Amino acid sequence: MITDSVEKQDPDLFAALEGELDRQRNTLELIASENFTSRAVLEAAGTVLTNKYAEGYPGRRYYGGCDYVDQAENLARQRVRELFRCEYANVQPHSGSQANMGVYFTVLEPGDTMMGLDLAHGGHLTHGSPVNFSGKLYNVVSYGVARETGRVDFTEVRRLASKHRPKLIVCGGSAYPRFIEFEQFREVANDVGALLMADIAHPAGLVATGHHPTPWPYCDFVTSTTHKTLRGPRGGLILMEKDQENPWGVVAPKSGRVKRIGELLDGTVMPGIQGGPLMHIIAAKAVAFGEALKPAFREYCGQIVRNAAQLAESFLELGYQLVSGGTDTHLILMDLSDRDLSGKAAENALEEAGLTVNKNMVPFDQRSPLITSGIRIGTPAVTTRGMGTTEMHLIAELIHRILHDPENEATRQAVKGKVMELCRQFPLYRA
Ligand code: DSN
Repeated sequence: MITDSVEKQDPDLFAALEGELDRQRNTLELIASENFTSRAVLEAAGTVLTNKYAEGYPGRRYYGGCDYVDQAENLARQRVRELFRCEYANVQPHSGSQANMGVYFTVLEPGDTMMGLDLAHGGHLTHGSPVNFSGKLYNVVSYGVARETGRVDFTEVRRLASKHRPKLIVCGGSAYPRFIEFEQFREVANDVGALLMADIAHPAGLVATGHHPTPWPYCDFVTSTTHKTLRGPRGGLILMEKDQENPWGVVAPKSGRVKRIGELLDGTVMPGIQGGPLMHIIAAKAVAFGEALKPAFREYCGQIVRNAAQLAESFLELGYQLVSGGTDTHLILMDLSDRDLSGKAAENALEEAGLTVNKNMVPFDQRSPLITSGIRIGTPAVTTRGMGTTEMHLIAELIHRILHDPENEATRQAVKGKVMELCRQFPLYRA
């Protein structure tokens, strides 16, 4: 058996790992969907639990030797249920996409109609994009935001829902800077007899700590990732406030008992779409959920929101257009369509100066998804480093200096120097 460290055994790969650590330490991470986990989460993710096959669920696995992984999964489930104050949790989805697939495969048949927020208006690939399984399998009716407000256009949502009678409505998205309007979506869903699923992957940490409205009792299903504002390992989960007998008459084959919806979801995730769960990641989820239950995490999430509000205010003062005019959450969508600068060019210029953001479509974008007219900026990762509103004001100015003159080498070097100063002042993963 090879017992050497990665460093000794595999210098080529080690160089990539060291390079990435160095990049994370010495740049400002402003991608809204990224964060830095604690050392404890990293440690759990790098444990021997990666060796274990555990198809099934705690207490009913298809493999022997599952006592300890059962402990880990039970801890993850108990903690996430406490965190989100709900009755049902499945922590096995490998990603947010698979969590969404888990719900869709449980409640929809191929060809059924579903509604979701258009990707170009802030939705997610899995909310019905034609290039994604969701868009290929289902009859997708996309809704958007209103041009004047940048917020979900509920007149349009209502009109589309009553015309197309979707079986499922999905709310939430990847680049929607405002609170998800759970209650308004519920009203529409009730009017047309649809189920309602919220994808809270982005604001999950804010939801858990009361910095974003709760999806309960409005949503039938909630899905999330665990690695954004929730600051856990990369992964997904599915929640329901209450579990109950399924209304579709699905019965257990032997007993004839009507199955609970949670049993159906569990069966969809495994064996429906996944095999062996990633037990090391489930253990790391348990650690992250434990951290999120502590008062310090509530304070952290409050600071994420204050930081995003400050960034938005500074950008507005500097004359930038923000989709919806600001933010309620951890993310800002800057609209550059009034400038001679694409999202792609902005992303590249900022990266050269040590500021990492991602190009993003803005609603009614005239440019292609690979070029775009916007950039998405988020505060979870810089807030994890300990930065506050003073630093956000400075970061807005640094971004402005680059966007104002993206080709200027002297400006780029000057900004890079300031970025390095900030990184030194707020160190990450200290040796
Ligand atoms: N959820 C996307 C993001 O927000 O970056 C990735 O799928």
